[in-house]
Amino acid sequence: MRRLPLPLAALLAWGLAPAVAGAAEVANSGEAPFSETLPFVLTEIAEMDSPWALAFLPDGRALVTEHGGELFLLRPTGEKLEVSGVPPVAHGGQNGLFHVAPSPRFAQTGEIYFTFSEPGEGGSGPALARAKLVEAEGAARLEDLAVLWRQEPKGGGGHPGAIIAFDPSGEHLFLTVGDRQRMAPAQDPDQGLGKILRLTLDGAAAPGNPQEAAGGVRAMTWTTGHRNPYGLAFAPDGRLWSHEMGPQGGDELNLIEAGANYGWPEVSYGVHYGGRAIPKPPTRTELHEPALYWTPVIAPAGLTFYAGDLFPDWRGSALIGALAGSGIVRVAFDDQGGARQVDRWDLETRIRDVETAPDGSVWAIEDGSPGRVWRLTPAG
Ligand SMILES: [Ca+2]
Repeated sequence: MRRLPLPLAALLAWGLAPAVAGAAEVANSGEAPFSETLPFVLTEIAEMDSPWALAFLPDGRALVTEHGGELFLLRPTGEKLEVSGVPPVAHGGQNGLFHVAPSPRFAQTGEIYFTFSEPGEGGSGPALARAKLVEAEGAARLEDLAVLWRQEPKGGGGHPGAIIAFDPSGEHLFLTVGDRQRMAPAQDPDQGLGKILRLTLDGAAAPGNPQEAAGGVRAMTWTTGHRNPYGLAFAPDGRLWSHEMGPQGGDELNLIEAGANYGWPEVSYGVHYGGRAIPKPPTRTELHEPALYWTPVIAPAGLTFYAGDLFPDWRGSALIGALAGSGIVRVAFDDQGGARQVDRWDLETRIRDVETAPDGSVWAIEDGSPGRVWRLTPAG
């Protein structure tokens, strides 16, 4: 695979070019060229109706959500089994059925977690649910459904976030919550918008949170100031990373650290739609800088850290789906917390989610109605 020259901004960020006076440069990866060759081949597993997110069970099957409100078990052979018992979902625009993840205790309990747009008074709001996945006589259903967290009050708007990640201990559930296109509430500590929450597996505020004693939204909050995070995952070294969609420009990859404020809508490397300026992150040093940003945007969706055997060169790096960027991006990391985009593969289609399968292949969701689930395996 050909290694492309890094753009100047990346060289600056990595200290390979003379430093610029003032704050350290953060690398803009948005103008990096596409990689010239694909190191993988794509095999279509299944065609689906607006597939949104996928997560693997230990047996190699994937749970796949469709945005309209259906949940499926999908085998690598393409065989689909619908899972009944998904609650009513408010579907429209960016809202619908979102993310899904097996419990860290799945082997013992059979429980899964998922997020969806819950209809209610005033509109809808993202909600987190847990249920038991029960299979019998060739059918699958959810039982003992419980909604563990819901955004209140409900209302309009997209930007749900709604991505789930479990920490390596399996004791805590992290949940992204977008700003619902309302912006300012992302900085309001008493509103569950524009936050990453850290919860117990039962959906309560987790012990040890930065504002544990404050109660309410504050007690659940891990980080503040997010716009629309569609990616959240732990790296093999235990660090937590998230990416989020910027406005016009300014998509971000962020190292998530307890109590930090990631700045939206106070600062951004992008501008508001139509061009109205937003102060740049270095103007507010108390706000957390992204590790990378993308201008123009790639519209990141889905995040997985690769630790498999089929692509040894990728171990320890992150794969990110790109809706606008039309493919998959690979980001590598250094020991100091630095990140750099090392590959950007143009698949000429919108990628909604990306996950590592137990066999080391990578599955990717092509956005659309119909959309597709693809399997990536090494080329040649
Ligand atoms: Ca930010």
